[in-house]
Amino acid sequence: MLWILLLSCEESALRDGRQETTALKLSDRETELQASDSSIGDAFGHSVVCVDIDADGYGELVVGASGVDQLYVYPGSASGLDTAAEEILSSSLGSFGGTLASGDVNGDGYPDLAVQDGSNTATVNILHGSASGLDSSSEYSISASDGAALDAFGASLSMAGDLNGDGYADLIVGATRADAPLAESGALYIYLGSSAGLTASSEQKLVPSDSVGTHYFGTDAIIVADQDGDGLDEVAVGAPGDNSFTGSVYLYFGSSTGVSAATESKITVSGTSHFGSTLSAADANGDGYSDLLVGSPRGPVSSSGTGLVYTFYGAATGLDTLSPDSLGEASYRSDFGAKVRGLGDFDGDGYEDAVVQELARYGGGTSMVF
Ligand SMILES: [Ca+2]
Ligand SMILES: [Ca+2]
Ligand SMILES: [Ca+2]
Ligand SMILES: [Ca+2]
Repeated sequence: MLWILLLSCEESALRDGRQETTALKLSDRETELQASDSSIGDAFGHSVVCVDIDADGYGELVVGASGVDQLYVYPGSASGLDTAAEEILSSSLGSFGGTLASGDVNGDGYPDLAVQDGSNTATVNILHGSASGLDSSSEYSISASDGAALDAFGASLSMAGDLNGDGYADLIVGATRADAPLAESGALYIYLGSSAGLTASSEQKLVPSDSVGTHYFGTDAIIVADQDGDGLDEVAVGAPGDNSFTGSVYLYFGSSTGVSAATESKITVSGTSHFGSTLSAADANGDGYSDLLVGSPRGPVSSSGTGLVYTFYGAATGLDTLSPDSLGEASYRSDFGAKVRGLGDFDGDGYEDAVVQELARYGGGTSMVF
């Protein structure tokens, strides 16, 4: 069971019920949020996004509980989150709400929501935002045109950017276990926004150019703010299975047609393990350029997998892929970096802070704020 500490929606962090969150300075505004009908096994809090769905200036907290196929929405207000106005959406396909993403795909000024749905042949459900919150009548599904059962379509979702520069947010979907060109090589699907929302006909499929085996390409994938100054956002895709689970991250630049496969570049770090399991973008050093955070929850190999998170810094010349900073955790097999999310500036020092979550292979997980 996961609990959520709430300062405001923007300052939320995860922890489970058994371990303390460290380093996060809690104020008297702290509350613990639990679903009104929650029980163990719900996976409440497995996915969380903060998004101002009704564009009133206060962020809503959307919490997935994929163990029971439910999604909870808590509206923001001047006095904080309104936990009494909890809205529950549900599905019967399995793993509903396992992953979430937000972005304005129809350009009407209200952020829209993408929700993974289905545990076997998965789809991604889209709900458009409106002045009265999520518009359930707008719901539609996106699925891979060549998808197969157990592709894990929707294992990662990102909608926080515009890849082709038309003003509409676009969606990228990881299908970690897609088998083309090779078994478990993984794939990334791209769908472009429009005035009518995401269009299935705009589907683009991306696979790693050097796919020679199990890559799990798309385990995590994010849209990253423009790096090369052409105004089009970029894509980073984790492939933790690459090179016998050393792992790698692939970068692609946005283009007028979506994502340019020809611009592929690859980040690797020697001596690591499962590098690219999780990704996040944040301006960690406050220089105005978006930086890339990459989790390597079982690296470095030399320390029996205590876990590391690498920060690659953006610059006027693009992302510096050669000299990252790294952040580690000492305990044996703690899987530090199993989840990484840049969440905003908690302590007001002008630098964005990140929440790093350990998902312990033994016992409960915990989260830390940096
Ligand atoms: Ca709002
Ligand atoms: Ca919208
Ligand atoms: Ca677009
Ligand atoms: Ca660009």
